[in-house]
Amino acid sequence: MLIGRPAGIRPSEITPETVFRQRRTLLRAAGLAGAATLLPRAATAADAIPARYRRLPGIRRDPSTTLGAPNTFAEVTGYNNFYEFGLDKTDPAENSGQFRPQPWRVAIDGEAGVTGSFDYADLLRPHPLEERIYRFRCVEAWSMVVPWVGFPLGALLKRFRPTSRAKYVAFETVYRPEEMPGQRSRTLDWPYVEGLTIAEAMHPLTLMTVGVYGVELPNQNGAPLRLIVPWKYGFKSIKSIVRISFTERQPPTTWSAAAPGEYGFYANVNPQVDHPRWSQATERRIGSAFFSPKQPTLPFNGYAAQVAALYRGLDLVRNF
Ligand SMILES: Nc1nc2c(c(=O)[nH]1)N[C@H]1C(S)=C(S)[C@@H](COP(=O)(O)O)O[C@H]1N2
Ligand SMILES: [Mo]
Repeated sequence: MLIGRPAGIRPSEITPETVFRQRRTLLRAAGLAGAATLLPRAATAADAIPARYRRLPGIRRDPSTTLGAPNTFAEVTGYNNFYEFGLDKTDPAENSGQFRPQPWRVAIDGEAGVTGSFDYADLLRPHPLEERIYRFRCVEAWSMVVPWVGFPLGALLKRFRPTSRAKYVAFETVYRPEEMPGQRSRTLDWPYVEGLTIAEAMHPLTLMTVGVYGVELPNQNGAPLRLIVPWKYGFKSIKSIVRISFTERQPPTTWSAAAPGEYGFYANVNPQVDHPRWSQATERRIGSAFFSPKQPTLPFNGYAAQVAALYRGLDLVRNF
């Protein structure tokens, strides 16, 4: 849908965000600006979701996490990082067709009272699904706004009764070179691993994610189970998780092992700490015209009010 361009605005300034704001103003003028009408792009994009993606039942929307108009389903599923399926942003959508996310089991081990191997359905069953619209920030200076579906990771972790020695939580991606062509080359040290402090893992913003746009996760987005840690760079949000371990020591993480000078364990979004090869001070919204102005990057990706307290007393320049 196209909205008429008001006089005085150059075409280069028309981004999806300004279109969204104009429409919201029009709706408000018409007395229609209820919660359901605040997402015109989501509604149109959702109509275009291919029928092969199963709808997830009983999702309730968490309005407190809404941050602007979401990117389209096509953008969220067509521009990805998932090196198990290749290095280019279009590779995951093109090369993940052979991947089988069901059946799926997750191993729970380490410093916890309850450990073992659990079926995906049993991990999900007691947790009501929430839709949360989060800004998702990649390290290469681009961002998206995505309606993820999941539940708080902390609610799941508590079921395994972590001991007082559990200071960190480690995550591991599945290793299936027969289904993941990228794993047949040693581009990274497979399997992909990630980690959080226990406080980060228990933070209510950290989402155990099972869907997007009301449907189960497409393979390229990390089916059937991935993390979303919205105040961190995208590489922390590990996909297709098969193991969760409670550990006493900081666990190794794939990108900081591959390039320790470039990627740290914390990876909190921070406009003041540049990546050695590019600035992190601004970012481009995927889907906005490449010539439209970049936006300033926000500390903690816009979630500072909720998460800055986790890092009180920590030097965030040294601990990048
Ligand atoms: N297992 C695994 N998880 C991963 C990655 C990966 O290559 N392998 N890429 C990360 C990076 S760098 C980003 S930006 C996000 C991208 O998530 P999206 O494709 O759903 O947007 O996934 C993260 N999780
Ligand atoms: Mo990324």
